[in-house]
Amino acid sequence: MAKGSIALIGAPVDGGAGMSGCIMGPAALRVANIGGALGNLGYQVEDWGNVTPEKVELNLGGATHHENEVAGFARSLYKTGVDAFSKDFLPIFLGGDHSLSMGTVTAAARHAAAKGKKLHVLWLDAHPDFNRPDTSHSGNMHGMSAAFFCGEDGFDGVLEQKVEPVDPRNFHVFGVRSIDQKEGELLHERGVNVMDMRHIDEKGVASLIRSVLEAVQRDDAMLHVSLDVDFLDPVYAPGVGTTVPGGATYREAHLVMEMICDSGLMTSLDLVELNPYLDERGKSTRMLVNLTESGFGRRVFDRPTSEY
Ligand code: NNH
Ligand code: MN
Ligand code: MN
Ligand code: MN
Repeated sequence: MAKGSIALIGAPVDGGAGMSGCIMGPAALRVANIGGALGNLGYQVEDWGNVTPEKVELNLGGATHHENEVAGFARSLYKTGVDAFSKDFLPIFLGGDHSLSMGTVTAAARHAAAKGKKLHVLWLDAHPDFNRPDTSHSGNMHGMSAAFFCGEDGFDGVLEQKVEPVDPRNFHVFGVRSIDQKEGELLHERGVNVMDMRHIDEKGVASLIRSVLEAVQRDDAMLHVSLDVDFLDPVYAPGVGTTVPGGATYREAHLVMEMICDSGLMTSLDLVELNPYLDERGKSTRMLVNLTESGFGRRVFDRPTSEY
């Protein structure tokens, strides 16, 4: 089977996180040869380089900070993302902090709408990132990206275009173990599919991920996957500013990516929050590259999925 084309799109946005260092994420992923790894799996890989942020003047108020940098990246990622989809590439966005999803998910949603399709988003993260500027304590915009693309208020002027909102019921948050008070209330009100760590412990990765993939399949929808390094337990991935204990294990995370790959449903991917300054001898960078390989077909043993 001929495999498709992948565009690597770097987004060294840094100001959405509370701590600096994600600016080095795209470079680290390239040093770890993410492109070569995908090429070895049979894909045509084009590296589109890093996007250049647009100049923006914006004040979202409250504690929110670095909105110009975040919005500047979001705008250029939106345009580059729409371009990649229209040329039939599967874009992999190399972050950069998680605020970059304000541009990448809205691009995917725009493309889905143009094709008359829905978009589902699978958020692999210790956090749901569902704060609005008025609910965020930190003011860090990496904690707001999902609220933005689900159409919450308070983000006027981030993008020039009107956002095609993701239906919050098609927003699937997996692996969470840190939710702010008001953020949690909002998740309930909007009907977001929150799969917290207890859920995963009780039901297991496979049955929960299967139900997400079945929902995407039923809707004949596009699927954007957003992988935050802090989804993983800090033992496996210390290279992130916001480690939270009790995260996904090496095996759980690989199973998620293998199941996503087998479904054939993923149409775009973010790799975010990698902070090489905090990493230990490239451990977290390699982990992200290995997980990406699992998401695109690397297997321990070649066996039909039905045999598992
Ligand atoms: N919820 C917190 C905030 O809004 C933490 C968000 N931090 C993240 N998200 N790393 O993935 O600041
Ligand atoms: Mn401000
Ligand atoms: Mn995040
Ligand atoms: Mn997180």
